[in-house]
Amino acid sequence: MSDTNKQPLSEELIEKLITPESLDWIEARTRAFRQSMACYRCAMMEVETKFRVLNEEFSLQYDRNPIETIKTRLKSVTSIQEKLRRLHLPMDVQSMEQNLSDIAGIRVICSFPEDVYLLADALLRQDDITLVQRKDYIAHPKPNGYRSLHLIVEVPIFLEHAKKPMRVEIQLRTIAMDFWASLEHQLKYKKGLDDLEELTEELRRCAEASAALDRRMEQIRQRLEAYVPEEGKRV
Ligand code: 0O2
Repeated sequence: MSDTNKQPLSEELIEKLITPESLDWIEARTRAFRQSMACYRCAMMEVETKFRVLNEEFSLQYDRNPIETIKTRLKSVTSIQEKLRRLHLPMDVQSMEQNLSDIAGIRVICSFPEDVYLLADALLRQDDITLVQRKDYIAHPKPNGYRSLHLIVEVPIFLEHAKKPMRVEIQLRTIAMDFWASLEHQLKYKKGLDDLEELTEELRRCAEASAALDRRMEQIRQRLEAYVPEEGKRV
């Protein structure tokens, strides 16, 4: 669309354009998209529930909750359009479902790195979950220091007359990794900073320090868990 078309429409023109027929047309054109987004929302809820169930089970088994927080998000229409445009892909629902894997996103935040893998493995063992892609940025951090375990999974959702496999992007990370990623995310919007290079390097060093802290805290937890008090010392 050219810039000249971006001028605001007059009240008079809007009244002429908004007719029952035009509203029906818009409704019909956007129905497939809204249906697809509803499916993504259901798939996201299903995966979120699976993690909540695992959290409950682990809390009974190990007497602690591996999950600190779960955050979910559906990609906005604008972000979907931007991504399809950036990738030179057709701007329709079929193209969106075939080519984008991060429309439904779940972030699972754990206290310890061990829990990240414990939860990921437990989820992937479930027989209705299909692994599409796994990227381990904890074992292989990005050059900037970013750490997380990324999974793209397919989960079926059951509709009235059909079963539809939907893709969900899962990011599993520790509290420290999440704290770091939130701060680093802010850098994306500060491209004009004079000391950008220095800050980037400082962030990379922080990522190393925080990964080392994660490991030390995990070792302390393992030692605490391994400790069995002698008979007389039990409280
Ligand atoms: P949002 O708003 O969080 O969704 P993709 O562009 O996703 O198709 P890519 O780069 O191969 O392809 O995906 P990858 O590496 O799995 O990373 C996707 C998401 O991980 C990002 O989504 C971020 O959420 C997060 N992420 C990856 N790298 C970094 C990083 O260096 N810093 C931070 N803070 N987050 C990162 P989006 O789409 O960027 O945004």
